[in-house]
Amino acid sequence: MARPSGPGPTGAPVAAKNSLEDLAILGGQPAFPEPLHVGRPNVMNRERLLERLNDLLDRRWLTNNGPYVQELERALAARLGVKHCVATCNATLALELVLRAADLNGEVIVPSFTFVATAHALQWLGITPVFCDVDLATHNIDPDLVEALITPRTTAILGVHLWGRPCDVKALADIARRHRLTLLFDAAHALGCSLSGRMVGGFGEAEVFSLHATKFVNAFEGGAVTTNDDRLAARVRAMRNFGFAGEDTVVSVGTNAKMSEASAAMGLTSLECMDDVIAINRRNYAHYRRLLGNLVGIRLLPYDERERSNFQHVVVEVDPVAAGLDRDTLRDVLRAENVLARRYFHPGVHRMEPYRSSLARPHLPRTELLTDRVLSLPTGTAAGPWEIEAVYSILRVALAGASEVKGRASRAAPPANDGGGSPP
Ligand code: T4K
Repeated sequence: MARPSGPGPTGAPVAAKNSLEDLAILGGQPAFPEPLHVGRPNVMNRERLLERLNDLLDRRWLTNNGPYVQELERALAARLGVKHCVATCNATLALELVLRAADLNGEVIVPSFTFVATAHALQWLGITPVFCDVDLATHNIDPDLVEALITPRTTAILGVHLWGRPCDVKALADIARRHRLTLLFDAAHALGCSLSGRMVGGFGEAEVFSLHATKFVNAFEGGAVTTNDDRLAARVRAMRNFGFAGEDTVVSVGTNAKMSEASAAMGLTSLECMDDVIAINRRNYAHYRRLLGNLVGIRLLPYDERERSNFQHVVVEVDPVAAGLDRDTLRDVLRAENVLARRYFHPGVHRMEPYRSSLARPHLPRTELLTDRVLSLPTGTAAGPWEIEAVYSILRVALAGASEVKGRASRAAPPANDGGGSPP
């Protein structure tokens, strides 16, 4: 019988698993009555948010570089120790703006082990993404492999600080300098993270953050470009607003990538609670680390204790030989329990359209290994010790009975779907 272990943050009962018969995939009751998501938005200070929403309605200033957007930009720039911050409606458009403002074309070197938006931003502008393999330990673009991909058409390197763990900025900056390439970073995951004590935000020519609902600091939808380059900042700022640099002066091509005041109100409120959410993420991460350390074949990705991290991603690698079960079977086991663990970023951008059909298949053995092994587990304010212990108990029981699970799960497996979440 499943042992009831207690209520989670939502107050719903959570049942820990003790034996194979308890597993839902083998006929037991799901551990969670409601889905436990990865990426559940953190909604912290509702009163403050509603106050701000009331203010903006009273003010009747709803968008177009309003006071909350400007306040958010100042707050972010101050936190990150960077000269300029330009808030946008999402990070994908922020990437497109900065690529355009930096006059990039031709080819840009980028990892394939990332969210598809990183490559789509390039492709949308007619720039060819050239996929580079990653370092198996850091999951970030491997600088040792970058130089071999440089051609006369290469104009930039776009690194991604995956899971909030910063790239090897020094090595990439060295390559960029020697080959006169622009260096940019997709820092969608890395708000509040540091490298050698310096906050992510000021590396390369510019960095891009996401404030999407699923990020630990969110603006419903939102993004931000940060840079110390005055000219680049001015260009991004104009391009965000149709190229306007005055009431009726248009200085460049532009788009509409403005952040609304409602989003900025959420962003500011969320940013004020950032340290509290990091503390929760850190506690959850430590709890997972204590428990998962007992499981053979499961490696929890570490964060550098000397640096600042937001701990918003709890990522494990499943070694199918050592664990006795592969990642997809474990994901199916968890899903049957209503734990919606995600296999970010399967199958790798180079194996998605349009890249799969339009590019010669790149040699990315490490990316392909990782996209078969990585699983993201729930954390944030939606998960607490009860939930984490229940998730651990599911994994522990499944791994202990691996051969039994393998045989029976293959007959009962639900269809795979990692294309995006469906609303409740
Ligand atoms: N670069 C990188 C490296 C990125 O990771 C991202 C985005 C970007 C660039 C682009 O940033 P934005 O343009 O989005 O600002 C999610 C997010 O939509 C995406 O922002 C994020 N990365 C990516 C890693 O994850 P999906 O396809 O996983 O979304 P979805 O709808 O499945 O949501 C994830 C989970 O969260 C689900 O289990 C449901 C739950 N959820 C989601 C939303 C939106 C909620 O409980 N409530 C909600 O409101 O992409």
